[in-house]
Amino acid sequence: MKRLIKVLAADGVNSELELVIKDVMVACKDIAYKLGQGELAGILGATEDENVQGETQKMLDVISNDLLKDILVANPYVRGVGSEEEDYTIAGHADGKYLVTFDPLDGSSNIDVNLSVGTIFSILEAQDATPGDNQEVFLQNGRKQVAAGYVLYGPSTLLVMTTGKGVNLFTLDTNVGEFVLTKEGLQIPEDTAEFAINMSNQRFWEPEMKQYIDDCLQGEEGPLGKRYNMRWVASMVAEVHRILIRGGIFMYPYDSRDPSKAGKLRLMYEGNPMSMIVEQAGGASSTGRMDIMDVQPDGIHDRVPVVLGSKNEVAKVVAYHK
Ligand code: P6P
Repeated sequence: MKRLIKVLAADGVNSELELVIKDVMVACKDIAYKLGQGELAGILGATEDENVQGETQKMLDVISNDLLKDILVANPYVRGVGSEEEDYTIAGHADGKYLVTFDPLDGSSNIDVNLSVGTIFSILEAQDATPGDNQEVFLQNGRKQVAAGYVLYGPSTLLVMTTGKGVNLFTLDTNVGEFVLTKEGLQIPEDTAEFAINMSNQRFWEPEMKQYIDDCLQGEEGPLGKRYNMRWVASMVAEVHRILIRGGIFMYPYDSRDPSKAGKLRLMYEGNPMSMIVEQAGGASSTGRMDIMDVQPDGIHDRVPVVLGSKNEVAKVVAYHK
């Protein structure tokens, strides 16, 4: 079986970017180990602190963030990093070319109940000499990403990533500590009858989203003419992985709980990387009104409404928003 480094080389990834990706993997392998230890290492549970998002930080949020931050800011090819868990972007090397944004442990509310969580990462190229502790250098739309991926810490530890030439799936072989290629060229089925959304927010959605979900729930007799199933794991990485494997549509739409926020999910380290992966696998990813990867960010923690997955189903949701 092909190891990750061989696949990256075959895809024409240059040695500098390869080393940046390799460092992300070193950190993720350590995160996987620590997650596996859980209570044995006494690292479950929450800290006393809140992150910039206003969310209480789990111990493993902080541990995962520090593992990724420390190894990447020391990488000579990294200009800077941006993290869900860091208020500001952090400088790496002034002459580094790459910018890495990440959600170090997405879905961390699932940790204490032993459900799947993941690391999401996105890699951009600095377009000028701006230092990495100035967020301006990160504020590029999702189409500028040179690589994107996630590591899903589940029954097995999986890496799904793209460098713009399709989406590959790797499985961590714990005997040798390497990610090995286990599925090449993932393709999302164009149609689906399975939606993922947090239904408890229904009264806060815009009318268009309410109408779409109402129509789904009417099943065969409704305007969409088919019976839908529903899933909600409360871990975006797990939802996206399910969609990559068997199709589906995942939505975290705008809701009026906090009208000042465009949505719950963050553009730079959730929306954009997942959108690159989904589009590279033949799916679609929209705010409901425009492609997520066309959104111009104003800040490293910008939020965005998310509708992604099987392209024909995403097209339906976009049509409801016309
Ligand atoms: P809710 C996890 O906190 C996350 O950012 C995504 O991984 C997940 O899809 C969503 O939030 C879950 O949100 O409102 O269901 O807890």
